[in-house]
Amino acid sequence: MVCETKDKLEKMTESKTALITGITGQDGSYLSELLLEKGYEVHGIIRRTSTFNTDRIDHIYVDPHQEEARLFLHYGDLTDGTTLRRLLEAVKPIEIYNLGAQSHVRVSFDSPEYTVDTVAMGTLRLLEAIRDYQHRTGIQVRFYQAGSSEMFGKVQEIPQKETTPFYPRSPYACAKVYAHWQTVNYRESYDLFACNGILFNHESPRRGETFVTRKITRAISRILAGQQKFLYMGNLDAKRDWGYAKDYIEAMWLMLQQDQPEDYVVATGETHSVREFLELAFSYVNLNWEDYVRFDERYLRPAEVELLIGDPAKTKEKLGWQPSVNFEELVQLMVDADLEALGLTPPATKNGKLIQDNAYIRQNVGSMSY
Ligand code: NDP
Ligand code: GDR
Repeated sequence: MVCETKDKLEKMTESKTALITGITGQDGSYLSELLLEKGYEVHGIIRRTSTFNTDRIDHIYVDPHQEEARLFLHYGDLTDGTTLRRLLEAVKPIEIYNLGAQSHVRVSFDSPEYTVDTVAMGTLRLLEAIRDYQHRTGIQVRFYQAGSSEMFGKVQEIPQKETTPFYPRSPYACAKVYAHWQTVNYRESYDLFACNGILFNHESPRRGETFVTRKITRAISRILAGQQKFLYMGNLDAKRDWGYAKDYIEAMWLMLQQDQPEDYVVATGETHSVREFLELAFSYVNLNWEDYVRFDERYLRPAEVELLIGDPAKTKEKLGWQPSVNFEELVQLMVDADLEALGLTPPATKNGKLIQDNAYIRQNVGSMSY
């Protein structure tokens, strides 16, 4: 990025307020860190749960009674439009990042109504609240919608880009397509600065434990610690374009700093199968994956997305964005982090390449794992 643009962006971020739905998730936690680093006041919507759900952001939380506090949490839910409206009035955000979702594809087949209520209707509720708020106050709000490569679903074109037709294959993906088009519709109808990021799979040590990458890296550490014997998996032939979450968060922010609101594909441009992920992750700790992995049909989906590979050309050109971590590095940094969390020595410590990710890594989660 040229210096002039950088100066301009830095000026624009002075005393900005952002509101994030899904702040307790993988992406919400990295995005909060990024925005705080840039001087934003950050407000996040959290759900009331019977156990704490703020593990991923505890390290950046400061008691709001302290003068230096710039991260504030509010109870709310995407299924509750009244609260969303009230929060907009109270927080007065300039940027809103809609990351909240029931984001597990397999679970969306079990709970389709809830998934659609949160992902599709939740986005509509937020857009309606923004539309009224903007109309009433005259304050221009910038809106980011967390779109997904799952919207491409059944292969229509390779690689997939902004113009590739959608063919969603799950209740989750159908809901994301709805949210995508409502975001376009509000941009065109009400002059809302609204962007869809169409993000391909992105992972990290903070990834939820039931997504395939983290399920694998966490299992490896537990196998080495003698806490688990086998790893039960579904379809190993599925191919995904996997990147590093921290890189992808940067693209979200950049989208909202442009002169015009547009939609962008964020991906690495490489694809790998689940089997390749297994091979690489197990061999990194000198294990043979075939000795540990077993098949369980309950991890199959009624309809599968076989192949995803994104074309990030527009994002690279217009946003100056580049992924900084390749597939092998991603696998290794996730294995390293899970080993460290169990008190085992990660291979990267020996070769001096350990990437520190100050995530709180939960190990004692239940066995209900997709
Ligand atoms: P996570 O599943 O880690 O986080 C989801 C977040 O949404 C959590 O904070 C969760 O809260 C919150 N949430 C769930 N239901 C509701 C609700 N009804 N109302 C308000 N908040 C809710 O997802 P990621 O961080 O991985 O992804 C962020 C967004 O990006 C999601 O919308 C996801 O669908 C989308 N996406 C993700 C990709 C990826 O590879 N990670 C790729 C493309 C899109 P709680 O902690 O209480 O459960
Ligand atoms: P995905 O991610 O469905 O792509 O959605 P996930 O990691 O769940 O699955 C990737 C692929 O791995 C196959 N698979 C398994 N998946 C899980 N979870 N558990 C298993 O045991 C298993 N065995 C094989 C799956 O069938 C699939 O093909 C993620 C989510 O973050 C979405 O919210 C996001 O929109 C997309 O990425 C882009």
